[in-house]
Amino acid sequence: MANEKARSLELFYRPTCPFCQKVLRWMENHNVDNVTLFDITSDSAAGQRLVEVGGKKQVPCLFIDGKPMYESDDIIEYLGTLLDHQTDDVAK
Ligand SMILES: N[C@@H](CCC(=O)N[C@@H](CS)C(=O)NCC(=O)O)C(=O)O
Repeated sequence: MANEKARSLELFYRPTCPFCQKVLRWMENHNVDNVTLFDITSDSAAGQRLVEVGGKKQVPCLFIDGKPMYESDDIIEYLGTLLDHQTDDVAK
């Protein structure tokens, strides 16, 4: 919805992680371009933030307004609901 508040979406990933690749491929296929990406293999501060906030270094992890969501399937399902609602957050 146009009046829905924009969310902060941040994805923590490792390039070699197959679960991360699945999420990134899904995002690419659905033209999702409003998620800020953090490669924790090259960004140690991001890796530290992931552990501090999420409690573990597992990837992929999506921070939704700073709240961690683990599990690739849950992340894809969540991003899909944003597309379904055609919010301003996610590109069509
Ligand atoms: N069921 C999880 C599996 C995620 C997973 O196993 N990620 C691995 C990398 S491929 C990981 O981060 N393991 C913990 C670690 O490396 O510290 C999902 O689908 O997201």
